[in-house]
Amino acid sequence: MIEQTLVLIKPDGLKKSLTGNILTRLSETKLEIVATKITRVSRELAGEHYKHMKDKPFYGELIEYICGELHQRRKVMAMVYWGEGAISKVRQLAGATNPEEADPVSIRGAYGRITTKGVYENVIHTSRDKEEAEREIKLWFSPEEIIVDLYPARTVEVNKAKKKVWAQEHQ
Ligand code: IDP
Ligand code: MG
Repeated sequence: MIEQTLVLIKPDGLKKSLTGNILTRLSETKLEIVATKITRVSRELAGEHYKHMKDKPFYGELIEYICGELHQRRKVMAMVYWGEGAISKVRQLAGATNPEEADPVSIRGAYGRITTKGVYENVIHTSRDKEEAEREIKLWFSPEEIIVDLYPARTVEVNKAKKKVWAQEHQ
């Protein structure tokens, strides 16, 4: 089945300069990247992304982690991978949530760690299933940022919206 999945390179992955390694590993899947950006993670976005984790004892640290507060890297790299069996292919390469239990040759097994505070710093996020993928892709990306039509979208007229443009046009 052709599907799409959200991948985040978390702040520890960026701080450890793992972007290239992770993209190379993910390219083994032959999936297509249909959206990508480096983005700041507000507390609001983090809370929405991890809303199913609210009751966990490590929730506070998890939010600090994804916001980049533990790594002085206040950003993540967000991507949408698209193609046959995308969700399970990417999850397989990512490995188990707990980096100590993850297959040592998986991304999390190779590069993840557990902090002394007990947070699983596991380098990447990947959607678990179709429903989670849809929720997360719609949370992290707008339709215009994705080069294929993944979900129905509508065009709205926005009046008096402000947007930044280059102060001088390119020559
Ligand atoms: P997933 O990232 O493999 O989908 P989730 O259960 O959705 O795993 O958890 C989200 C994130 O919360 C994990 O990637 C990891 O960083 C952190 N986490 C999950 N379970 C634990 C735990 O038991 N201890 C510490 N951190 C955890
Ligand atoms: Mg999850």
